[in-house]
Amino acid sequence: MIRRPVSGPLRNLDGTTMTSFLHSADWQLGKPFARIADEEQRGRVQRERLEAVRRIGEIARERKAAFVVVAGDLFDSATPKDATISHALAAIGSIGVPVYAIPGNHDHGGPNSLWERPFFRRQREAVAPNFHILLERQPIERDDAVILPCPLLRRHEPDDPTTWLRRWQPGGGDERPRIVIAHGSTRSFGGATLGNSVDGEEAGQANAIDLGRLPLDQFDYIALGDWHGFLKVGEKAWYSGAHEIDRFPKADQRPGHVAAVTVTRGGMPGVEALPTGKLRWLRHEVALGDDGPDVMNRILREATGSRYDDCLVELVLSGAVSLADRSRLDTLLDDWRAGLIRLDLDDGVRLAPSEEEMRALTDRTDPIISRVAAELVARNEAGGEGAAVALAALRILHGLCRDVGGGGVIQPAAGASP
Ligand SMILES: [Mn+2]
Repeated sequence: MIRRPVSGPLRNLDGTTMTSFLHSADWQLGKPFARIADEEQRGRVQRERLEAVRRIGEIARERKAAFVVVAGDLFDSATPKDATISHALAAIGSIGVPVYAIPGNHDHGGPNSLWERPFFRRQREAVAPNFHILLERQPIERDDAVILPCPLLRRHEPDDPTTWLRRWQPGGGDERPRIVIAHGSTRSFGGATLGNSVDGEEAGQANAIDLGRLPLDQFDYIALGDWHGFLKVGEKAWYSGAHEIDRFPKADQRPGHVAAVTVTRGGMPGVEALPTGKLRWLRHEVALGDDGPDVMNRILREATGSRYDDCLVELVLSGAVSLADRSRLDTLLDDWRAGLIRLDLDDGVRLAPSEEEMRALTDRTDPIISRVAAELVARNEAGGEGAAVALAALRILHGLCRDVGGGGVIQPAAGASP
């Protein structure tokens, strides 16, 4: 067990400094989540992003992190509401250790930016004196590290925000690890551009970081933001991803983590992804067949478990069901809609009434129903434009008859005038 000195940074046997810190990014606090229809659920998702900031604080204490770096896009907008700023600063204040952040494209710096608002400055001083927003491209000197910020001072920077580091000259004999913080897209060796394509921004070539042009031996860790999943993009460069997932993920993305990093000057960083996210955004494609909606129910039940109230589900349904199974499916979907934070339904299920269902309607003792049903069955079988309408009408008729049961006559609704 290594003993931490009473004060000052931890040193290796060779005299170099070993520093542990956390790297996060893309909190996008204040994101409206307009596609979540229910106001209460929308508030829940927004609050969970603040709770995830507090969970970063818990991890910082557990891991004895010296500080936290946040690589841009703390806010979803460059003009957040005062309440959003206030709540963000309360959560940042709870982290306890120093937090160093740069503005990203969503919350860029520059003249009259949110970071210069008197409200922000007042509130920072009052509740988050540990918070340092780095608006200049110049080193921050700590005992245990040199932090090299590459803030975005415009939404779309035409020049690589890390350019200044190509010329930066560190002092000789400095054994402190050097940590770069930057926000933008990077070009991977495969040629695909990572970053703001996923950020929902059509930024073109703006905010592009060329890792290949940095003198990499000069730096020990490059903390990146903009890509929402945890991802290594160079031997010393990582995207931490968003701390709390904010969209339905594509395959192999790992949002909802913070990067726990250990660095020494001239060494390779040790990087670990630790979970901070709580919400689950799930995507399922289900084909319905003879088993009806049960298969869908089973899949959703298994995927969400008892914490279905933490889940948002994108559900793609295909296949065909009978009239009875269609109404059972609708009931089940209503139940899921009530329990989930959000159900996004792509309903491609075809209606395929069974022979028995058709006959049960055309053979009703009520002559009006049986005649209407026979006409609808005929129109459905005739195909063409009328078929879909006839099928929809059969579905309604089936629902009505199911409600009255037997072969009886449909009664006027209670309270209807005679
Ligand atoms: Mn961004």
